[in-house]
Amino acid sequence: MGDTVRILFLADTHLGFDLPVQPRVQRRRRGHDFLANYARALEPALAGEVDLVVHGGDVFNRSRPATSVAWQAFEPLTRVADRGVPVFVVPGNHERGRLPHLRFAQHAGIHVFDRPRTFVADVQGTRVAMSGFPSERDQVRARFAGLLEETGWREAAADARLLCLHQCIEGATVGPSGYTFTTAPDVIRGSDLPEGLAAVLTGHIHRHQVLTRDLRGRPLAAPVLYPGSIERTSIAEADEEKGYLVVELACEGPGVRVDWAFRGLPARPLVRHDVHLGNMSDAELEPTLRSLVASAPSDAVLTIRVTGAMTEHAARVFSAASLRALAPATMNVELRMRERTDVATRPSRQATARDPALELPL
Ligand SMILES: [Mn+2]
Repeated sequence: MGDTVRILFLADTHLGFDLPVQPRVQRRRRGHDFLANYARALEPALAGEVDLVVHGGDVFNRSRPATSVAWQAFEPLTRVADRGVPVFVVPGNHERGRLPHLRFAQHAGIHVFDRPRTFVADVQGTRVAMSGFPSERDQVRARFAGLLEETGWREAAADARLLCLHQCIEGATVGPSGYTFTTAPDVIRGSDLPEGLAAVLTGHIHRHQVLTRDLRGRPLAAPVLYPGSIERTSIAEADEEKGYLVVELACEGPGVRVDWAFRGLPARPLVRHDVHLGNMSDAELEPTLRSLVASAPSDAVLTIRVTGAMTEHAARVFSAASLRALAPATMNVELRMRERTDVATRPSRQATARDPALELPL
């Protein structure tokens, strides 16, 4: 037929990241940046420019998001489905493999890989088998072949077959020094990907990348596409572009040609500095913080890692209210205490509370 199927593929939206439902303090929240990029990423689907939408998991930042966050996640997907564009969602590890509040996603056009399964989308006569399973957190290396079989991916009559995951695959890289996943129990072997898939669409790795070879340099049976996260969730992603993918399947006789294009989204600059309290007098601390703030872009997320004994004076300077007064309203300032110190006065929870996910790039 030679028909082209266009798929909008996004992942790791982490909605609810820094988005308190009843904030005690009005300040810039990174959560709004995530919601804005989520809306931007779905625009081509709402404009009718694609035939299918796949969300590769970690829709939410937490497994039990607020009801309002769940609604903000699913309502746009129902609008996409209302337009006649089927939506497929893989539950991620942040959802613990199970999407919450699915009542907001009740729609004949929204399909969730709540277990290993295969849906067949009919795109103007071209049948695309969409197979997948929810995030398998720890033992996917051992369980992958079995889970793949459980999807029944080969059985459905289809012109093209895609596998939708939220997993680590051999050769994927993260972090500024390019840490590479190899043989851990939570990493799928490249050689376990079967012939017959047009592509593997997967979330979980927050760096956009496309894998075409395994660690020994042998070609994978299908390209593995990671769109990456829609915003930077960790300092490890400071240098990464953020966005989503538009994947094209050209079904030509028995073969399927796969093309993809990365579409960038605006991402906040992440800046990190260390402050060693042992190396400075009380009088030096505030000017030091002022100069760190002044040297960062005005829309930065500035993380200050603090080491050394916390004096009463330092605790006051590092209080949330004091930091807010030092930095422009467009900037986020986050404190990270590197080690337990003798804290004379604990900085308020606003200043120090953070999602453990910030430490993890996934
Ligand atoms: Mn994630």
